[in-house]
Amino acid sequence: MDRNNQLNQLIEIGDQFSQQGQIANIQTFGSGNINDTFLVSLQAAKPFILQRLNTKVFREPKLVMQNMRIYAEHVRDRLHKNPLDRQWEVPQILQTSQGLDYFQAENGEFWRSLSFIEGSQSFDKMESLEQASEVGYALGTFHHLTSDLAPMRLEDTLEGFHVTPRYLQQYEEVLANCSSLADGKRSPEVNYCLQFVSARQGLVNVLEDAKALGKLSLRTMHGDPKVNNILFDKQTNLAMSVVDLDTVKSGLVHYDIGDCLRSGCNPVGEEYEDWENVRFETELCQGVLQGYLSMARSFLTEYDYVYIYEAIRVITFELGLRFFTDYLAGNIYFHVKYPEHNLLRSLVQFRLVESIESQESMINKIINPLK
Ligand code: ADP
Ligand code: GN1
Ligand code: MG
Repeated sequence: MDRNNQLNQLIEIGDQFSQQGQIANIQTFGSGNINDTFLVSLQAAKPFILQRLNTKVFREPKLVMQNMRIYAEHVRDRLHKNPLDRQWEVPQILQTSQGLDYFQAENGEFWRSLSFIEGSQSFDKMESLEQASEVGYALGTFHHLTSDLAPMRLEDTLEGFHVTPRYLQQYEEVLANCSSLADGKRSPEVNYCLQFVSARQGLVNVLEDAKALGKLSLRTMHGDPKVNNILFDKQTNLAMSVVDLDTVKSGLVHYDIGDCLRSGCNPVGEEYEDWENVRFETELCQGVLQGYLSMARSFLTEYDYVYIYEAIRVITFELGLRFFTDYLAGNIYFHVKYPEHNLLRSLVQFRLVESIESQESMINKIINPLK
């Protein structure tokens, strides 16, 4: 399909949500790995976000929208009763002219629109120490605002998401059916990944075991609080919103804490080609945790602190495993730009795990005084 045709189709879809005026332009936006995101500019009104939900990942997209509405209304009410001492924005779901939270095209595509958080920007990797505590503050604010949103009110929109042993199981299934792994054909990078996973299999149960023993309990989690899902005020550089709400559901806050730290403490980012030089920066870790605890201290238990180190390590391992599995499976889950893209991403995460492990005592020295 040529560009003009594509644009016309996008305009037709955007028109379903653009009750405020004529569309002036639509362009791709952000660098998410799952959905397709566009920024729609209008002739005489504010722009908005248009997204094609990835229905291979989210098989019940209406439930995703149901969760998003419950979340947005809960946080709106909470902020109304107890405002924060800074500007905090929640993306609003825009409705179609039929009054629906989504538009289903004839070809089955599932589309939704959100208000664009004006004056904001996002970053693919952590840029500074000041930003680190803002990233932590953003996750702490998310947990603070949802600490009284009963997780059972939310549907499970992505079964097994962050249940690490299940990713290991999937990996083993993919490996068993992967014909391209015949000995002679394996690259050194693939061998490194295979050995890396095999040496760390015992690690995958740590959070799920703590949950089963009642040491950690289920709460409302974000599920995906990496750096580029946090929006910053362009003028003040303060965090002002957390987006990408598709995985807001019942889970362990440790998945969030671990994910935010694995993303926030790797200043070269997830797509770094010189993967052997990836490092987990403990200074950034201290910044993120300080910012997080400034909002989260009141609802964390003694055990919650005990599992922070393991959470960082296991979530980083889990993401490496997810990327590597997807590479072996033929790149069916994450968006890729070239066939080895997921392999490179897994190498970056595995190298980050090694860096985390080599600094365990330093990381615990940061966590312990913060209790
Ligand atoms: P994906 O699931 O593919 O990651 P996201 O929902 O995270 O999709 O959107 C992709 C990017 O678009 C985000 O990382 C963020 O930078 C930007 N974005 C998403 N929603 C908004 C919004 N409401 N306002 C401003 N920027 C947004
Ligand atoms: C995906 O959609 P995005 O790019 O914000 C993924 C996360 C991963 C992340 C790694 C629903 O997040 O779990 O940590 O890529 N989201 C989903 O970049 O799988
Ligand atoms: Mg995203």
